[in-house]
Amino acid sequence: MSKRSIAELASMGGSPVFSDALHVGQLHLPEWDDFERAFEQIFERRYFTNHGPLVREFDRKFAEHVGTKHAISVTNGTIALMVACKALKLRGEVIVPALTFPATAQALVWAGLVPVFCDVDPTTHNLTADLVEPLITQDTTAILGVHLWGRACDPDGLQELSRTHGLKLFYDACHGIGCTYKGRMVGQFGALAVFSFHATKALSAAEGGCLVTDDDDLADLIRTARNFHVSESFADVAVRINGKMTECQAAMALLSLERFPAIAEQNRLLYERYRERFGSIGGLSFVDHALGEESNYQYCVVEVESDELGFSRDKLVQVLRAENIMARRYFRPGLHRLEAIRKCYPQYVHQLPNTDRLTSRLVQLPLGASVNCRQVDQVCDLIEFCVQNAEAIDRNVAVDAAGD
Ligand code: T4K
Repeated sequence: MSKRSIAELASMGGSPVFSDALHVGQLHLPEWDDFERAFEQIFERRYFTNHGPLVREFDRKFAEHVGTKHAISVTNGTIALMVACKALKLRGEVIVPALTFPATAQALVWAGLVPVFCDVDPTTHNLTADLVEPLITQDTTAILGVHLWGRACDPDGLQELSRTHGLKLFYDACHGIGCTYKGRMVGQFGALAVFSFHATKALSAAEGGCLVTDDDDLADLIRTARNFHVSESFADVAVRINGKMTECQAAMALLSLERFPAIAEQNRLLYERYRERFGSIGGLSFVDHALGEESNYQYCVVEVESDELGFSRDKLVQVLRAENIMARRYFRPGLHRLEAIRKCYPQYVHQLPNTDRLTSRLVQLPLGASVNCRQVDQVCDLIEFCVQNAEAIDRNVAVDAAGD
């Protein structure tokens, strides 16, 4: 139902445009019959975890998909990052962007490392070699790049920089399934890359993660670190953890991998529709993170220019959520401003202007299994209505949207 007056907005007491919530997360599920068959087989085999046949099959197929020699599955993306730090034998400082999901830096802290927060490029939202270089000290041992929204994080520049300074380079590719840089899968860059198969991702095991690498020795270190079991030791690692993927997760991951081309295509249609519509809405610019490369198109990211729009990003989010459009403000605040981080590392608070600017301007709109093109049009119609009634929105909408 389209709105004819501002009084009809759900935030003003009207009925919401959608009766069910539209989510930002992907939430693509396998067909029920396929799911049932896969789980029946697990029960028949009575083998549930500890490197079972489905995990081994998934590792083989995922390595093929990314184009690396090894893929080693784990419980989730956060554990994958923690295992990466131990397998790479890092110590001291690791340079990391502040514009990312908190898990990226939390994993470093869990591994006993010192995160050094770096600003990001205002256009790509990623680290660049130029931004990283001034932060390198004699305590730096690695750079952890994030392929935010699936867009490659300066692989050429960071590779050269890490080589020059003798640093390890590894990547958080949790957004990067199926994404390429100059035609190569993003998982192929750095010493290793880490993926997430959370339910909100384009490839879902409900929870899940994976490390990929071409380095045989590093693969042995990863396999050792992700398993507490002493009898399965391939290499010398100081600390180990139970990070194994279960057969149930692997069954979901395999079904999702099979459907991945269809999932990416479904996402692409929604992404293109948003892109088309935002071409003509003043005050909002569509962030085309897929430009010229393969992508999973899992995020619709929009940058809000409040002065031009006539009301704030947070008021827009408030209006959308009341209509059951569960827009998000990833990744707000920047990690350097999170309470727990700020207490330990207060020096970054005024040092990351691009991150601060982006965290006050970005919005993610619903995209994934729960959304169709007609609903994208309804979301965009509503935003257009808000733009046409900007002054009234600014005057009447109070912001109380908590979280991100
Ligand atoms: N590095 C990066 C760059 C990451 O983005 C992430 C995770 C990681 C590392 C760590 O990977 P994991 O350890 O998670 O594998 C969500 C996801 O939980 C998280 O995996 C993801 N990034 C992040 C970007 O998004 P939240 O806290 O925003 O999730 P939540 O629960 O608010 O869900 C998002 C929306 O989806 C909500 O509108 C609710 C809806 N939803 C969610 C789930 C789980 C459903 O409708 N059904 C569901 O089952 O973090």
